[in-house]
Amino acid sequence: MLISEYERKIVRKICDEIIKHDRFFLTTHQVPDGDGLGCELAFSIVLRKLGKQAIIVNEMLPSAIYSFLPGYSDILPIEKYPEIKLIPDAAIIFDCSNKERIGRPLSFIPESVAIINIDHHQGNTQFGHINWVCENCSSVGEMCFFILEELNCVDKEVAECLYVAILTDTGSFRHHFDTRTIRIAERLLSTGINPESIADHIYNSYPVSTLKLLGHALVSLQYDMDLHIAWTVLDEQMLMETGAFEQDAEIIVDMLRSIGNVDFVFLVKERKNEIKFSLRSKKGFNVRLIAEKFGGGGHDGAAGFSMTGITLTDAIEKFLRYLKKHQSKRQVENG
Ligand SMILES: [Mn+2]
Repeated sequence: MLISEYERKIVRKICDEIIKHDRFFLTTHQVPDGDGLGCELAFSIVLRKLGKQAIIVNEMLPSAIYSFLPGYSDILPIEKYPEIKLIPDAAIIFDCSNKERIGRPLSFIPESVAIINIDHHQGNTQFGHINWVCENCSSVGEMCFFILEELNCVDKEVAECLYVAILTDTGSFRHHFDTRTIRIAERLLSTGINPESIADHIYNSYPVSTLKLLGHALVSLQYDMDLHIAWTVLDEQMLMETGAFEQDAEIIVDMLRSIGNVDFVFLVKERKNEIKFSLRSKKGFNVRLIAEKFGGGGHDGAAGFSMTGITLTDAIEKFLRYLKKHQSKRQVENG
């Protein structure tokens, strides 16, 4: 398997650290996706097999589409965490470019704990005691494969979790992957996991509430021919009416990517006093550069930012004004 000298060393270092500790706290960014969740589950299976304790705590529960994954039911709602008397001696943070992205679980990580930061976002703040940031990697799942392989622990259950991480972060092998990603996927498949059934779970198992929310998103769909963008809006009422979860909005913005002849798509979501923008690029367009202008971040292909103290309509107006003003510059930056 293709692995650089640097990667070999950092993988070894992370494995040594894992062997040293006994009680692990595993977490990812606030709205867990297939990548963060797949890595958490893969590690929790492996750590338990190694006779260690592991606990997964996230700001929000992951979408139910992942409920077929091994260990999913062990994930603790954050409210229950204080009841568990596990004082961790190590924390592994997956897929987070900075500590703040973890949300509330961050407050459960004692100062003295060894933090292992495994991520593939640009601009990672290297907040861990050990940091492995691979911007070119398709997913953190791809990185975790090397660690768990080094520990000799990639069995069928672990492979299923890692495959889901890679599958979802590449949009079913449509973006941000290379030949190494495919080779790892091949290794994972060789354990006997079933890619058809996994795809069915992930892409054909949405709750009715998600599709109802998609209905709202499609009714509100806007398109600007000059700016080459499409966007839609989900307000709090729509989320409440449909009973959909906030996590579902991420699924919907990914679906918007299927619109043709646009540079990027975005979804604007209202949550309490915050207006959140999720951007998805098309044709290699870089949305991270735009998100950063508004204090956000992410990947070149998927990024986000939020605004506070502003109404939903004004926030969109402000963003569109910015896009119009910088349209020619945008074309230059993005080639
Ligand atoms: Mn990721």
